[in-house]
Amino acid sequence: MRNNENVLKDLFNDSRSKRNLSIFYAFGMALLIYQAAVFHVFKIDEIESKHDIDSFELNFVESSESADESRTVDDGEREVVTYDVSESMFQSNNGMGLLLINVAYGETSGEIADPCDTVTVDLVPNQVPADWNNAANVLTGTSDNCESISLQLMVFPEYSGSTTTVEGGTQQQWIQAWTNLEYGNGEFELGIEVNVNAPITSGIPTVQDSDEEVTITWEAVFFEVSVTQT
Ligand SMILES: [Ca+2]
Ligand SMILES: [Ca+2]
Repeated sequence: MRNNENVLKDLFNDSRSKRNLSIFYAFGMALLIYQAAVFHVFKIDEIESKHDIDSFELNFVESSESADESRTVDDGEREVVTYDVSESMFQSNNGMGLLLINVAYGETSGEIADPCDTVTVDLVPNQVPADWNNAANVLTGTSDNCESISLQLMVFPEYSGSTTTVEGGTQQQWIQAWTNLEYGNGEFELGIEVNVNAPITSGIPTVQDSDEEVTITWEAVFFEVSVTQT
């Protein structure tokens, strides 16, 4: 017991031991303060950065340009019709969202009981900038019952026309991201093939079905984007 007391006494009395203990405490305190400070700073940073991210609502207002063209295609032939969207549409919108094509036909031979011909159409992937590989594209179609054929090409990547909320960036950056006058700007090419289905009376020399007239309607859907901070 006496020995232990002496040891403690010596420890506190000895000036070198006192100094070592002081250094130890000072170091310990400094470490605690440092950790508290680091935690505080990072926490505040995190809270502040969450407030720094703005969110925006993107709204799209659509308008369209349409064009019609009729073409008579001979039996067994394939013809290509083309379409250029007016430059003014690109100038007055932020971009072209999609292209819709409708191909309609009937039986125009005038023969009694002449069945509908087979019409096959294909939008040719070419150099016009568009989202040619989009899964929602319908680039080919066929009909043999006089029902019209509908095709569609997604032009502006990611475009759906729906209102969306986005985070980060600035209003100007989002307008820029949704402004492009190249997508859809060029000459689209639609291939049309006709294979006639002749009336059963076609053995008679005066009865003929050798072609079909198809009417193509192109509709270029454009959008104007508005970006509002939410
Ligand atoms: Ca026919
Ligand atoms: Ca025909």
